[in-house]
Amino acid sequence: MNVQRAFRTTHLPGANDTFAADVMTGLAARPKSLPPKYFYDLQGSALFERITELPEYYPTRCEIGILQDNAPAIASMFPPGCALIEFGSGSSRKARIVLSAAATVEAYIPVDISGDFLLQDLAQLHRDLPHLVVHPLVEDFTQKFAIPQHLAKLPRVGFFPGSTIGNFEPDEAGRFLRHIGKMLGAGSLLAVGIDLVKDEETLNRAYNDAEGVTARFNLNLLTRMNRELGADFDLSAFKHDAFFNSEKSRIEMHLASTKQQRVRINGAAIDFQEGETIHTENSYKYTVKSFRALARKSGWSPVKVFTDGFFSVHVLRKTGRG
Ligand code: AVJ
Repeated sequence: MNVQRAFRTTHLPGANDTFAADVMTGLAARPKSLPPKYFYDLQGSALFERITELPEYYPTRCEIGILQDNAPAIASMFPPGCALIEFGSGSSRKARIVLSAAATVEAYIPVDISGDFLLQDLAQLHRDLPHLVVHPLVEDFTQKFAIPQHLAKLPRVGFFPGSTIGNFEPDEAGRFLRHIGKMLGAGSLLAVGIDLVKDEETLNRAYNDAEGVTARFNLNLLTRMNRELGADFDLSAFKHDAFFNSEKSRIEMHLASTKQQRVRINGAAIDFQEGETIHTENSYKYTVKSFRALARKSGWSPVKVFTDGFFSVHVLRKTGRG
């Protein structure tokens, strides 16, 4: 595995331009918003790992349980000699469960925008599964990226766990599923993790943990803008606000200004009213039925779903019509 190369895209000059541009656009919009992909700097990725261990945050635990209980069944659907391509892998903990039960997977290609975190666990994975070619890519997985030439001929299986797709608006999610279909090609499989609609108390608790880790994860966006863009956000003047919007079937996360204030960023002045928020994340929740409908109209047919009632892992096959 070529670790050196994997870092390059994020270290190119100008790689920060998109962050600056997205921040300026998002904070000029009404309501103000920021793309959740920027949560995951080194600090944010570490905080997210801690979220996944919180008693209130059930999705990771449930998904890992589902994968552990069904790894052989999932792996048995993979074509022999395939490449498993993981979108937004973070740590490779979940892929490892599937890969350990899938002896015929030839290559594992984890794709993540946060290079530092991505590489952390791969050396160990390589030691545990020495037959496996591990080729990490530091890329924004929502954009088109090239599959390394020497692996391009292998049959492809996509892996998109974590309900990350919940960050997209439903029609964006559909477009992204279609995009994955184009990248993976005809006949490919996709295993995707989807958090399910459930009682509001459970949902609200999962994003308002008692320890305040989720709040720090949210507020870390301000720290990141201060550090990387020379902004002067006062972290004590913003508070974490997360709630289930049942009409839209999504958790919304916001950073709410506790007072009227002006923030300087990149030479620009951004004004906040008291109570005004930056909308930092949506986390859509689906039913098995509503997700299957979305998959179908985005070029995928449902093959099988594994669920514990809280979370679901769907195996989909790309339909001919694309
Ligand atoms: C990584 C997008 C699935 O929506 O539950 C966790 C991110 N945000 N706590 C989610 C998150 C706040 C997480 N996803």
